[in-house]
Amino acid sequence: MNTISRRAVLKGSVAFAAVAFAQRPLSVFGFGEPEEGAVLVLFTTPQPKNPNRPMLQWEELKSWTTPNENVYVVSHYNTPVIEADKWKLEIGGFVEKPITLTLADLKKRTQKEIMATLECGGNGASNNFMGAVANVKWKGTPLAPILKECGIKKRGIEVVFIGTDEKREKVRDAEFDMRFSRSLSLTDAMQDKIMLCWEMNGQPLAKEHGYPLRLIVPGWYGIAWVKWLSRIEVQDRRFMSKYMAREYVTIRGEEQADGDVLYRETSVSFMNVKSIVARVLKLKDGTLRVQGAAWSDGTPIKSVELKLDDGKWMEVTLDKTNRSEYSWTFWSYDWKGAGEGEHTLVSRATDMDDRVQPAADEPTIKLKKTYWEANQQVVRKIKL
Ligand SMILES: Nc1nc2c(c(=O)[nH]1)N[C@H]1C(S)=C(S)[C@@H](COP(=O)(O)O)O[C@H]1N2
Ligand SMILES: [Mo]
Repeated sequence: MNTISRRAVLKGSVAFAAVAFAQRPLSVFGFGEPEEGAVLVLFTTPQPKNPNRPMLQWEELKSWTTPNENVYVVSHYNTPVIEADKWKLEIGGFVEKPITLTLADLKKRTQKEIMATLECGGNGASNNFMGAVANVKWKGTPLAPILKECGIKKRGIEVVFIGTDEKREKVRDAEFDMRFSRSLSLTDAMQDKIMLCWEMNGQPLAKEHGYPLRLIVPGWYGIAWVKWLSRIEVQDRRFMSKYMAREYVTIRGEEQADGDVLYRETSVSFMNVKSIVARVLKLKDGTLRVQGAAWSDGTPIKSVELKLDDGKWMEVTLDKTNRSEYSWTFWSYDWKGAGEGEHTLVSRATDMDDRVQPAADEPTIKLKKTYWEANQQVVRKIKL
């Protein structure tokens, strides 16, 4: 077993967590029993760490809110550098009164904060890409009142969010300069949770996270949370951009009664139910404390179960202290009497709509032919 000694603290990055335990007698997960004197039991296949790319390092998780420096970045085009006082947001298309808003105009409106988990649609697709998720406090103003003031015309059915970043894209035989854009149906766009945000965790958005303004779509995968917003356009027809209809799409097969497989192609949208064993701590008395997180699309988590080796699924304790509708829920389980040798740990979340996180060998995952929406159970191994 790998434990963290004082000496290791000086050397390793994982040891960082041990310092936090020593200084903070309370559970670093913010609930449950104290973890004083606990040491980290490393996974046999640790999550790789890339110093040039911020990501959530599950074993180092210290707080329910993810600090800004640990929030992953996914930008498909360039990273525009925008001067806020020259920047404007245009709202147009099928509206009675098109308007242009400055950042100051937006800040004069009703301000709201929302805790929400942001996850890339590709998170979990491989062991190298499992930290593209973060729980952040967003500040901004709700979108719906602005759209209402503009007055949606009768024909308006779709709201398109256009970024500032652009790239030359090939569509059929020709190339076009395209700005990153995604849409929501008018019904989705009008939900209270949809916000135009300028702050994350009390700081102005960093340039890589969309400064000065981005869209927040709690419960949906990151692809919908358009950064560097420049224009919002109401359309009278469905919108089909690269990131709506050609790139972030899921092709999933469903076996029919006659044995045929029917493939369906959908756009990556709201999140699937998911959980992960974040880390294992060895407490002073030898108990293994297994900690993790679970999240869904805003549907509350009903239960998380844990399977140790070939055992039965057992319910874990969910953190009830700091729940927000659109944030992950932390959980914990104390394993007593684990013997020497290799052990596997796997968790499975179920939400209040009875959506169950599938195993990797179940048809919903096996017949998923594209990269995105990889919410399969994650098997983690330790050696004692
Ligand atoms: N304008 C713009 N918005 C964007 C993207 C982008 O490339 N351009 N990437 C999207 C994707 S795929 C994700 S996962 C999230 C990531 O947000 P973050 O970089 O702030 O973590 O932003 C989304 N919004
Ligand atoms: Mo993404």
